[in-house]
Amino acid sequence: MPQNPKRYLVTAALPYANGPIHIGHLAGVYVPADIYVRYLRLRNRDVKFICGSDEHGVPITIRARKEGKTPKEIVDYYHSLNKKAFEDFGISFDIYSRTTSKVHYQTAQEFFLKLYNKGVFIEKETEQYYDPEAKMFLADRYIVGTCPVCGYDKAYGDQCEKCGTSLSPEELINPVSAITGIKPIKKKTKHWYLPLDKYEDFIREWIVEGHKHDWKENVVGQVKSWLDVGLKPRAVTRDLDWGVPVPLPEAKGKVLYVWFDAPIGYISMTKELTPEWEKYWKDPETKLVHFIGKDNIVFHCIIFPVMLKEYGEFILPDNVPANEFLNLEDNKLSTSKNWAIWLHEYLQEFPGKQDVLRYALTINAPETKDNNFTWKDFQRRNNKELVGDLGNFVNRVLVLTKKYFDGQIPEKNNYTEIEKETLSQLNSIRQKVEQNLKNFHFRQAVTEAINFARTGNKYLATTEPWKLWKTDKERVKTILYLANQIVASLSTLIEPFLPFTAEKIRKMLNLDQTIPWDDIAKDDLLKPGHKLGEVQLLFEQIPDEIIEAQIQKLKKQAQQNQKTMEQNLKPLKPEISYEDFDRLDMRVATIIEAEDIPKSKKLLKLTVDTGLDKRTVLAGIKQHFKPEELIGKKIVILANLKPRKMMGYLSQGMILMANNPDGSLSFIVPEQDAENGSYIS
Ligand code: B3M
Ligand code: ZN
Repeated sequence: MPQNPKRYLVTAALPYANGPIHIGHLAGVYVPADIYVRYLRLRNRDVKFICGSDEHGVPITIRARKEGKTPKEIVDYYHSLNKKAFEDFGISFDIYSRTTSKVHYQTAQEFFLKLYNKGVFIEKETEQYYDPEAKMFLADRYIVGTCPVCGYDKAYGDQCEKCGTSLSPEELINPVSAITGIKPIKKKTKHWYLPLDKYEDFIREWIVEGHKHDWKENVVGQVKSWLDVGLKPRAVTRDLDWGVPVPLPEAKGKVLYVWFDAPIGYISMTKELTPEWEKYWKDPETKLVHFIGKDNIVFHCIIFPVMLKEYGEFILPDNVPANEFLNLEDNKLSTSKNWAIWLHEYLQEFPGKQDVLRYALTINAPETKDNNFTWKDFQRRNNKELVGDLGNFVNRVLVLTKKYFDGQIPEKNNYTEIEKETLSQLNSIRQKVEQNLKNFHFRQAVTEAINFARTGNKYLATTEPWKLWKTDKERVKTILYLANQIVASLSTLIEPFLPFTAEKIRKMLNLDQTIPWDDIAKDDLLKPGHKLGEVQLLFEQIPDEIIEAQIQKLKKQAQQNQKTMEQNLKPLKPEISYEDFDRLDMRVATIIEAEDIPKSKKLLKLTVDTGLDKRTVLAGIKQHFKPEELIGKKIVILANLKPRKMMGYLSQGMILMANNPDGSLSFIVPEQDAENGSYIS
């Protein structure tokens, strides 16, 4: 790739629309990507920044099932929530679309067909894991078991989150269904496979050999270790009812694997953005960069590139600067354990302080290893670096200019050694910022940007204009002239990292245009006589109480979580006699019909075969199960409960269920050999 490519296409991993965005997502993917893109824009590069919701795949359907909602309801909700959170934090996508768009369906299907017609896929009918109770094949996250590589016992059917290995369900040791917890059986089904093993040489040459010096070590290292183990053909279709339908007549009820369709989302979203999308994807003079977290490396460095290469025409990524993970107060961020700082909540509690979080996350970015976010560090960085170094410098300069020169930039006189020295230092800092940005070293880049302000502070502290004002006004003019130029430079230099602050500085300087990047560290950006705007504080001290409150809130969140888990286990009921128990007539039965009662929010109408009779039972399980998945299910029923009229039907009995602490329900299922009518004792 030439030093200056004609254009850039920057993508940020498409977040699953199954939950809100937290600081880990921002730190690992979206803030670094945004910094990079803002920098390119400031350099007048032609760049498009693509992102959107990943709306398919098992994470979505699992969430929907848990909440008793449809997948569509889930993705609609989280798509708008996340879109807004990104906007609020100044993540400046050119488009934030979704993989349920029409364009995406067409693009993904066309992509599949092209590879299909080229004979790229292997078509195979195999036995796959099937959950006879849930009546579905168990792909991806619907199946869990022990990772054959690292031994982690909660690995998913598509990937082990501990060691990152990409897996297929057959490789799991002791697999169980994530839906019912039962041991799955095997059932025949047909799928299409991408024979990754054929591309080992291509990947090795391209990444392990070709990019060993310019890609991050962790990325090349991961790719290399997968190649060393050997790649296997990977199914790109699934037996699911949520996804992009496989565009073949013989593939009814099958959809594309989410990791087949999602990266194509980058292409379809570019299409939605611009009619010129092809030059961003097909001209070799485009530099394509994927920002992702480390768990997505295999998909962006192996599977998607193989797809692109086989399709032909497309360029391959020029870099994939994947980050490691961010921890929170020394513990793994976790949505399910509520151990996280959610963006929308942060904004409620720290309104207007988006840049403080952007800063704390950038300076702690998990670039080369997992890193930690703590509230104490957040406070220190705000109080010392943002208030103390950056804010203080800008404020001092502007306030002094107001005081001595009525808010106008003074004329300068001759520079002395210190001015020359300061300017040369600023120049070299600017180069360091550039160098680090180009190489995706954002922590170092932002550190240097703050050093720019520190250099300004040092200049003021050494020259002490406030001491000279009485005796040498001409000298003070020169000092504040230069100090204002440094502030002007800062308004552009910090823009990629702290866009809201940059805007505030421009306003205070009364600039109607952004200072061009190439002018940073020049000393003629503001002309003598130029009038400044209103001065306001850029940052404010965050006191201990506020930080303490956040730490307490997190602790509470964790405790609350623990408690609900425990509290939801109901205390033991008072003792009963055997006679009491014996009055209950519980029988093995089979559900033979199940239908919705449209008027009711909770109830399904079931017909059960109790061995003695066939009867109607109404069950409050609508939010947890679909009628069609119940038919044929063996259950236990309390058969001598007094019949009750509900919603116009007579309910004769009650189905026994386990009420789980998380609010979900599970059936009490007799073994397959228990017969209808058998009584429970
Ligand atoms: N939806 C993000 C994740 O693994 C995944 C990225 C898709 S990028 C094409 O959480
Ligand atoms: Zn593993």
